[in-house]
Amino acid sequence: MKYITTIGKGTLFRIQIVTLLCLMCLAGGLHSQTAMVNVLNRHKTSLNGDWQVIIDPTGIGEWKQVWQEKKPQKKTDFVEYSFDGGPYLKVPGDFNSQLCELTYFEGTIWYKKRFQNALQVGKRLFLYFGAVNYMADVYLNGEKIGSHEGGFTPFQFEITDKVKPGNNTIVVKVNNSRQANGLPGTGYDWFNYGGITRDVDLIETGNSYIEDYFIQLQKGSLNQVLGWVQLNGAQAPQNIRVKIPELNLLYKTRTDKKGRAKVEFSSRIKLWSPESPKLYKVIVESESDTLADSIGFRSIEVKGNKVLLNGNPIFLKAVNIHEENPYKKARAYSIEDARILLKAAKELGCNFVRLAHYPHSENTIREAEKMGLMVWSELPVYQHIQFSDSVVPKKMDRMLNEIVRRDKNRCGVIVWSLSNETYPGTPNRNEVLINLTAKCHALDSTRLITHVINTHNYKDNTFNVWEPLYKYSDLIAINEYIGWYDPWQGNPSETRWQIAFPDKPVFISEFGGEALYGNNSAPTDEASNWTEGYQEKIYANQTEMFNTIPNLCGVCPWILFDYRSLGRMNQVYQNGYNRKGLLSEKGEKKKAWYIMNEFYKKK
Ligand code: GCB
Repeated sequence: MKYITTIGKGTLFRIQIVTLLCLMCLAGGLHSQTAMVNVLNRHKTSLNGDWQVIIDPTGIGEWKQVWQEKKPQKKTDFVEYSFDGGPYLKVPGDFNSQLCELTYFEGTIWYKKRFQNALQVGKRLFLYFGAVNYMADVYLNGEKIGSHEGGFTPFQFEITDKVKPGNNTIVVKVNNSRQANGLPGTGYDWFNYGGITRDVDLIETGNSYIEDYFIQLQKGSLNQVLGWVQLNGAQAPQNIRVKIPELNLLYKTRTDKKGRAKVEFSSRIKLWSPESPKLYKVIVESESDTLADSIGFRSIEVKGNKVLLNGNPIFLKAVNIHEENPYKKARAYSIEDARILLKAAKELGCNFVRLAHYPHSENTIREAEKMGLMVWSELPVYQHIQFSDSVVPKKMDRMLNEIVRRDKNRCGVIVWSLSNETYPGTPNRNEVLINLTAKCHALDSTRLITHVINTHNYKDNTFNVWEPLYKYSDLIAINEYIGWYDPWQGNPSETRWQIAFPDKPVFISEFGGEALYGNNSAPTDEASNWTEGYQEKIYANQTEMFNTIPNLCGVCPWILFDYRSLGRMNQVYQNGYNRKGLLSEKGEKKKAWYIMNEFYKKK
């Protein structure tokens, strides 16, 4: 705010007017559209690469209207901004890891990219962003086309009527400042990588195109597909064909007046599983569009106190993963990044990954599916969320919609996790999360839905798990850090459990403790030494305790790799890293890794 006090009343008035106009624009609904699905396989031109940027720590670019790219008109004119002469940043990619002056930056960066347009009559053009963290205001040729909030989900704008033949310019104002009423809020234990962190594409379609489809097994069935296809822009009902060449399957259906067609067929499908992650080429055709995808089919359900994959009980051997490439100290986004993280999970012995605490990139989800890893996908409804701010539930709905839309055809995704460690006393919390659960069921009733809770009581070697929100959760997902944040209250193998919902499967979604790799010389019986031995003991005790948990369906250590988190300020041992990794940020295996690996081998 400093610049406001130094630039005089007239300027202050102009800033207020601009702010008011901006608010009016937002109220007028200049929002992005929810993105079409399966962007990977569409007719598109990538806008990835070098983008020019202006670093704007005070936010003054808003007042200067940077997006207008003004140039001096006469000899006495000058313009106090310019993309020319400034740095370039790579898109996709976070900005913090690209320039050292941006390492800890949380604020505004203006991005600019030119593109050539040669759109033919009868075609439509969309500008697609895989993700921008956190706020994006998007301008095309000096005109605002809309905004998007939320750092981990895709969005798009139709620009058919806005592009010019030839040269066009996109300017994006990216702001990664923490928002009190944001998702997540202001406090979280991971690095706030800002920027245009995922792909940007221009997608070309015909007048009517296949916008979305849902092609998965009906809940509980092993051979019956139940879903739909949704067209956009269809003037009249159209014939739709769904083909799976490998199954010799050709299914014909027809859209209704709203462009929607029901899909319902059965076939002798080879089911997807971690042991055999079979994906089929599925082709969806309308009268004017064709789209291919790789789709797997599996059934996931909770029956009594068990999780069943394809009708058989399964133990979920999981690990928590943040979307960070440890070697690059950067936000992970590419297929190569995904493989680094997922291969490490496979090597540990996992069949399941909890992608914490926000939706990871589509590359990760698709790679996991190919590698036979089941996926837990989570919304950043994390700890201190302002449930009583009326805009917050709307943001949740929107984000849920965006992520379910993007990933609902990925059979690897078996869990939608709607919240992590929110607190029972927070006003409106239960009401909002119960509503969100109902909305998730309405969007997709085929997967498990869960809330992760850490507010149990642990006393006299007894866990009392009482949270009423578990009523709305398919899994009793528990984060517990016994041996680290809470000392053991007795012999781990004699732990007792009182669980308010005794008929549901229990999943330990987090446990662990910190250790600095290679720190082996200090006494291992004191937490404050951050030794591998102390962490190893936590894991040995935890794996013993797991035998005492009724209905245990899986466990998930926190976390695979040490990862950056600025709240971790012990400069001897942490140095800006959460050190609960089973692997160091260089990929070195800590002693606890071997305990977990053995445990998974025996499961
Ligand atoms: C938790 C949180 C996770 C933290 C972790 C920790 O309970 O869910 O986001 O990073 O503990 O290391 O404290």
